[in-house]
Amino acid sequence: MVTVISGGVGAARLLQGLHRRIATHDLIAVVNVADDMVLHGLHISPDLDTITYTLANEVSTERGWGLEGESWQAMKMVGHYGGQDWFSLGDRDLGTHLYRTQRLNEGVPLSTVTAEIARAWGLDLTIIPVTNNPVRTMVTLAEGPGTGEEIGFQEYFVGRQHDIAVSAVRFDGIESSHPAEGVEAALDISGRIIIAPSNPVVSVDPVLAIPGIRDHMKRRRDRVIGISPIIGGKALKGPAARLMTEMGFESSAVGVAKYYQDICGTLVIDTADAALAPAIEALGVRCVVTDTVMSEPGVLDALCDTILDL
Ligand code: FO1
Repeated sequence: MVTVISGGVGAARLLQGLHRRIATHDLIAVVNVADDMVLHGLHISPDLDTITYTLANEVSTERGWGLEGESWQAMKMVGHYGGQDWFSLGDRDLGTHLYRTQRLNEGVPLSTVTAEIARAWGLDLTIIPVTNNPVRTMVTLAEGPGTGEEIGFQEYFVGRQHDIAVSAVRFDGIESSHPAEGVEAALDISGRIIIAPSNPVVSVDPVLAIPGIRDHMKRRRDRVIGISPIIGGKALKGPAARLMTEMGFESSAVGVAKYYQDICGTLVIDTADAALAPAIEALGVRCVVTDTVMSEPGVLDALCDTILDL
């Protein structure tokens, strides 16, 4: 069994490769839900949906989120009224949020709704939210007129295009949250636990910070394999590098090794960072150097083979 600690786009790509190799009842994606947001009265779960849509081969390849073949009639109407059209919800995507919200209102936990949605797309791997409790990533602005103000993750990521300095990241609701049914068991019995190349600060940390998760991963540290999302000091997509720096970590593969040091026994880094391997090994983290830019053809398959051969 392989459990993948998952954020959004980077995790979805890796899961596509693993899905081709592992009998899908043995593949579990434990997914971040702190990006979730209630907007227009609808519960939106971006990381769960990105993974589901990607594995169903329905994700918009141009955006990496949302669905292919989208129209935007509903959002146009919202805009027509001067409503909140800053967060683009396609007409097909809206159906997912309508269904999810209705089921949650019927008292069904998010993990159950997520399984229903995955099954409707014909997926048979387990996609599970790390918690069914409401946890929300909040960031504190460190520049501009809003300095010191705390805003929600999507307002930071989409509203401000994550183009603004941040002084703190907080996971609201984390103290009273607990892992969803099956998450801790998956961590305890998986032969491998993979930390996907997602943003360590706002995609992986909100999963690790759920009470109990870190303890389980510490105990299985020798089975935990991380993939650095930082290559040559940069993230392939999104604000991971700048957030690492803003949180006081080096935005490098060494910084990622330090970030995960207590729970991750092996870190896979890109060939571009081969020179950093000794510094990573000096931290007591085994370092594997290989191609990790999954957008290159063949790299994803080779990366999955490397990980599964470890
Ligand atoms: N990302 C954007 O940059 N702009 C958007 O308008 C946007 C809308 C959106 C709607 C549904 C959804 O599932 C994801 C969406 N995303 C959008 C991506 C979202 O911000 C994710 O949280 C990020 O990809 C980080 O995981």
